[in-house]
Amino acid sequence: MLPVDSEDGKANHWHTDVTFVLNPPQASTLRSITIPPYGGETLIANAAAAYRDLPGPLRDFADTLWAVHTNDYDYAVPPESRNEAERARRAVFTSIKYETVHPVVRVHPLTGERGLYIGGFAQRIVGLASGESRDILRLLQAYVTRPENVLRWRWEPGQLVLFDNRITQHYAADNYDDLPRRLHRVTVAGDSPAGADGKKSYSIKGDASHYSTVPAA
Ligand SMILES: O=C(O)CCC(=O)C(=O)O
Ligand SMILES: [Fe+2]
Repeated sequence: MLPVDSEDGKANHWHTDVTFVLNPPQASTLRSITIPPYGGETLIANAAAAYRDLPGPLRDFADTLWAVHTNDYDYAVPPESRNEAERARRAVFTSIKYETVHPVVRVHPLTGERGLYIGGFAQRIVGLASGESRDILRLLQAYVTRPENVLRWRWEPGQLVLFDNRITQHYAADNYDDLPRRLHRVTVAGDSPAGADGKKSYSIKGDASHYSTVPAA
């Protein structure tokens, strides 16, 4: 269980949990402990609906792409404005640097549904320069975050929300000033993704063998 406390930072960026490892969690749960009187919603986006929304030629293009996911980039606070506590947390978070290649279009292992599998840890498209990668990722990500594809959960204390991490992204709205907010997060072990052509994700850097794996059925 991981405490998610506003004092330690806010996840106000679109992401799918822990996608920088070879076997990212299949699901995450969030349980509300302390909720501010206003704001602090969690937004959850449907990445399968995003894929279906793509025009045909873009969908075919996305099917062929693979992306490098890494925990080693400045997604939380820009380096120059980090305070001591943030620097310490980041040192722990990046003590092992991971780079893992996942399909941009992931086939859901239970339903066969296709979804865009990108989110904040996806930093580069294999075979493209970083500028080209950014443009392509921004284009695809815009479909994920369309209002039509986003649920906005207004918390009350004592609730538990579960989402399928294989086919969603989420974002914690930072709209409650400096009020306290605390959730508990649990992630559930998952398998490594497979793309539209059946090929599996592979690791470039970082041993993730201490992340729980799913026992073979
Ligand atoms: O605070 C939230 O609503 C979400 C937190 C989150 O995304 C995370 O801890 O991974
Ligand atoms: Fe998250």
